[in-house]
Amino acid sequence: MLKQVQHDELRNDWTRAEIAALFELPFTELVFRAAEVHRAHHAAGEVQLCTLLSIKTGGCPEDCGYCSQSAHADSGVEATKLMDVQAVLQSAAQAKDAGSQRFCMGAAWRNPKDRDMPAIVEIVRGVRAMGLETCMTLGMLTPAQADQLAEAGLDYYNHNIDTGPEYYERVITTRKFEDRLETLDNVRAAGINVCSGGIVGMGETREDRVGFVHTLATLERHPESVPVNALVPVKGTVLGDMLEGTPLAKIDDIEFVRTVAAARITMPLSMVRLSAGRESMSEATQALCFMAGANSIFTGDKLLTAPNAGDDEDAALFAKLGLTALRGEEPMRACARAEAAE
Ligand code: SAM
Ligand code: DTB
Ligand code: SF4
Repeated sequence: MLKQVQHDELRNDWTRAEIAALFELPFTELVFRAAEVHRAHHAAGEVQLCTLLSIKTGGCPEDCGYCSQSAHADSGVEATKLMDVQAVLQSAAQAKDAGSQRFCMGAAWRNPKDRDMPAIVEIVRGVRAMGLETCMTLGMLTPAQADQLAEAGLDYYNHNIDTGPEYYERVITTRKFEDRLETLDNVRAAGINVCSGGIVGMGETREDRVGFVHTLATLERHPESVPVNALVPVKGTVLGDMLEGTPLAKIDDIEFVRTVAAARITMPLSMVRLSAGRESMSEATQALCFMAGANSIFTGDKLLTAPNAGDDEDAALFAKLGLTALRGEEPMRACARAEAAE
């Protein structure tokens, strides 16, 4: 029997010391505790399937050091215009046929221009009408743009804080950590569900990872979805080139699982997504992530520009681990709905 929780029972007063202490637990103890929290609030054998589509690729003015789509990078990714609405709907139909629950659409923008909004609104309406959950990640939003997206029926907005506040300016200089938090506030205020997480393995310290989890776990409301990405190192990006050939080139698997476990324990009702980087992760590491409370993945053979594990590989992994696709409602949303009805 899954435990019913009220929003006010969820803690958002986590201290950094408490989260650091979680990271420091003996590994099996940490994973055990995370698995306990997971089982109390979620069906532990069910994993949510989400599909990604880049609806506007490359040429982005931001200088995010990890990103192949930044105009500052020399990654060979070609810049495109915003995709045609019908072409997006066609991709969404394929994702639905492949069993995906959520369709996530990303644009390589610093922020959407107001002239882009009518097409974006049409896309949201169209994808929703197909019975898929919609998620968009378009960069920074004004309150008015967030309201427009809410009005169109957008279910989720993804906007990652990416790392801890101290390491942020080492990765991105064209905007501030606070700018990210401001957009998250605008999304929340508009009544759209929040998807926010970050990247592990960018050369940050454990203290930075503690700060990353701490920032999310102390938001007034935890994000409904928390994507934890492992850096996909891309040649021609600042981080891809900086880390190449160094011991930091790949995050230690155990440290990655620790980060997933800390997210699960501190944000019990959120969907924790094992996001980018699965393609180069062993089945055993992915299994440990599911054990430590990850319960969502991106399916399909492509993320935005980088390769993903692919449907056949995932079907084989799910069969091997006895996992099934989540079909029901997520606890965090059910909880918010129950409260709104009171
Ligand atoms: N432009 C929008 C923005 O930055 O908010 C949306 C698209 S952006 C590509 C979405 C997220 O993908 C980033 O915030 C980052 O966390 C993740 N990401 C991008 N490149 C990545 C990489 N090479 N490895 C892992 N995650 C990555
Ligand atoms: C998120 O946290 N990860 C996704 C999604 N949100 C938009 C993006 C991963 C991108 C990986 C690198 C690429 O495909 O270029
Ligand atoms: Fe642009 Fe987003 Fe890539 Fe940063 S992460 S360069 S904002 S597309």
